[in-house]
Parts: sequence; C-alpha cells; structure tokens
Amino acid sequence: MSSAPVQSLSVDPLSNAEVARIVGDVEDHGFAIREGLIPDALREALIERIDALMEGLDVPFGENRFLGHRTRRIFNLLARDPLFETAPTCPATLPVVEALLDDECLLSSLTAIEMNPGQQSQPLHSDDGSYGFPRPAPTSIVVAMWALTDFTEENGGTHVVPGTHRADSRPLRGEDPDTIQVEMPAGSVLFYNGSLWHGGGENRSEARRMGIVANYCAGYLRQEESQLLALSRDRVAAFSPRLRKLVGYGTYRGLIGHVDQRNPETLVDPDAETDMIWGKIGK
Ligand SMILES: O=C(O)CCC(=O)C(=O)O
Repeated sequence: MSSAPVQSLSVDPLSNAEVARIVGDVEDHGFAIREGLIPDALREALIERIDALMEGLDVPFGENRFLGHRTRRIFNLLARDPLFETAPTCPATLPVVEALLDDECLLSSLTAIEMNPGQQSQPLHSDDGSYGFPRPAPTSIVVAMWALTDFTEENGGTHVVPGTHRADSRPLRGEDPDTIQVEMPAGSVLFYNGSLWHGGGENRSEARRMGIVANYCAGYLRQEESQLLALSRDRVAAFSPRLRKLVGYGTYRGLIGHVDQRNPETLVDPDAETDMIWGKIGK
C-alpha cells in the first residue's frame, strides 16, 4: 500500500445547479454523462496505481462473457491503496448519488475495469437485477462510472438503453434492443440508475479502455461487496467519517446496522456520535 499525497489530488465540487441537472437527466433518461469532472493529475495517478496492482496481484482475465475474456477487474479497491479513497466521496460525484438515493446510502462496490482489445460486448443487464424487486423498481442503486481513458464507439464505450430504468422487466438473455453507446473523453463520469439496461461494448481498437465503477446502494440493502469483511478495522479507522459510513460503519435511520444498540462507527472511533433510534422514542 502506498502513502500517496491524496489531499493534493483534489476535485472541484459540483454546483447545486449542476447536481440538479445531472439528477434530472438520470431521472428522465436513466443516465447522464458529464465531462471534465476528474482532473488529469488524479486520473493519471489512479491509472498508475491500477497498473501496479494489476501486475502485483497478477490479475487474470475474466472467465466468462459477462466478466469478459479480455477484461481484468480489481475488486475491493479500498482495501488496496489509500488513493482509491478519493473515488467514493468525490465532491463531483457523491452529491449526485446522495440526491438520487439519500445521504444514508452505502458504497456497494468499487471496481477497476481494464477492457482490452478483442473484448466482445458484455450482455445487457441491470445492476439491481439480483435484488429481485418488482419492476419498475424503486431507485436503490446508482452508479458512477469514471472514464480513466476515453470511452469511444471503437474501444467499447458502455451501451445503454435510454428509459429502461422504468421498464417492467430486466433484459432477457439474447434480447437485442436498440442501444446508444456512451462516448466520453477521459475524465468524464457516466452516472446511471441501477435499473438501466446497459453493458460494456466491444473493444475493436488497439488500446485498452479503463474505468472505475463506484456502485452505491440504498442504506437498507446488502452491499454487493461485503465491505465490513473485506476491509480491516484498521483500514476503516484511517478513513474519513463520511467514508466509514459509506462502507457500512454507520446505521440506516439509527437502527439498521447497529451493534449492541450503538453506531458501529464507535468500533473504530470511540468518540463517534451515536445518534440511535432508541434515544428518539418517547418513554
Ligand atoms: O464496462 C462497462 O462499460 C460496463 C460494465 C458493467 O456494467 C458491469 O461490469 O457490470
């Protein structure tokens, strides 16, 4: 694990008006693309760190069409290096997520994706598919896909089916609706509702397409990655209070996630505020 000067890689916050515009696009179409959110210095540092991890961990290609036979992924990024702490709490993305879910949301997973030349397109899917909600589903998953390289039609920019966050079904195997392909320069972010039908494109280029997928869920859902197990308490103790809560060291509505009626953040910070539901119920 490196000791990167994380603070020097700061990101400009979004204005309230811009947050509202992005939220409106995600609500209307299921997705929104915004350019220029991730500064080059941070983007390049992330690529460098991901490359070092890919080599150090000897990360293999995926073993099926969904994970991608020419695609490598690093899961559980927060356990790998402090630099990745910049992504879940990013002031250019988290306010959008909080506006679409609420500020009790959780980080569900944080994954680096390196899609290499020759990768076939990924089957269309929706990220909330495993929860089994009746459809249309309540907004319970929101994803911010960071473009660390350009996403183009040729290198496999993500396919999306606009409006399908309100569809009454998930994409069926072999279903082949019209899609639009997300093209965005490096440093952009694709925001989407977890019900939206989407999938990685085919990489017909000579270069890799790299991204970080920050997947957030409502605070009452089980996270895709079991971060309470995947992250050591020492790691979590080093996080900011906001990040601790995002990975699960907090409660939903002062109840869900408690430990002996206390906020689990007190396990890593005995002075943490513990504002629990029991203190609000009349005698
Ligand atoms: O790589 C992409 O464009 C999409 C990836 C994705 O949706 C996934 O792996 O679940």
